[in-house]
Amino acid sequence: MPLHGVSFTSASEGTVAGNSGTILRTTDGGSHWDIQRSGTTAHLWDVSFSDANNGTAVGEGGTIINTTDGGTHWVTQESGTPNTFYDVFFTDANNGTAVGDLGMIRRRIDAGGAQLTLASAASVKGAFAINLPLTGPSGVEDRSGGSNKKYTVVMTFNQNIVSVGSASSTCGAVQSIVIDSADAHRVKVNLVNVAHGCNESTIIVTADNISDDQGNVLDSASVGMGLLLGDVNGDRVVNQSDYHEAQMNKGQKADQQNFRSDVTADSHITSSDIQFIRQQQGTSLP
Ligand SMILES: [Ca+2]
Ligand SMILES: [Ca+2]
Repeated sequence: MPLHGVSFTSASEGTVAGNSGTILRTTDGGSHWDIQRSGTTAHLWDVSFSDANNGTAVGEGGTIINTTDGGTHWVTQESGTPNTFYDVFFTDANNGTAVGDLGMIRRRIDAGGAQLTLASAASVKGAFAINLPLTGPSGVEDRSGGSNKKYTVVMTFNQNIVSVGSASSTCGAVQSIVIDSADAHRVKVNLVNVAHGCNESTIIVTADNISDDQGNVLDSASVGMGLLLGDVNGDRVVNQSDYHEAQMNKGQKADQQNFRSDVTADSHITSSDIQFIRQQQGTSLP
């Protein structure tokens, strides 16, 4: 099996890469080599470790794979090019250069694909989710929390989550924080007792100590949920426009288009919703 690249970070620890996704690792200066699972069958032309744990291999068809645990796990990165890379050199865990086809393209590449970040968030009731942007003005939740004043904030991360710590909320109480059994990218923070006093304010929900399946830990992730009951059109004030929009949807079952009009969150848009909105007229979010 032809081998093309080699990288040693000490006299004993080294890695070689070669054809058909082959990666071999030694921890005794080359007396013994263990085959690692690269996750690719592409020919690998070079490998570079910046320390004993962090390494990147590159090769055929724009292949870039990296590891943060000495090669126990290799993860495929999106390079955005079909061109083959022939050389790679990393100066630290996150910064490196790969050189490849088409007149020696130089690319600064980031091995930090394994970095854990919050990608998006939403306030979810049943099948209906209101997006909660992570930057700029907060999203606006206009639906009632019902008798227990419950809300669920779903945080979606870029990687699969394996454990969560605790969660907190600036208004109301956190009942639980759980990984979504249907999709491990998602963490649900269940809130209760989000009382009337929380209305007309942006509630900050924070989850702590989130760990992914790559060994990364995120100390905390936060998102703001603007709570303005009855703000059907989400423009941060409850007025006639909200009332009229709900009036137009009256008699319908809640669906992806009209669900914000169902402010009582009972799946139907009725006179109760319209009455509810009228009672909230004049309220606003800062
Ligand atoms: Ca409005
Ligand atoms: Ca309703």
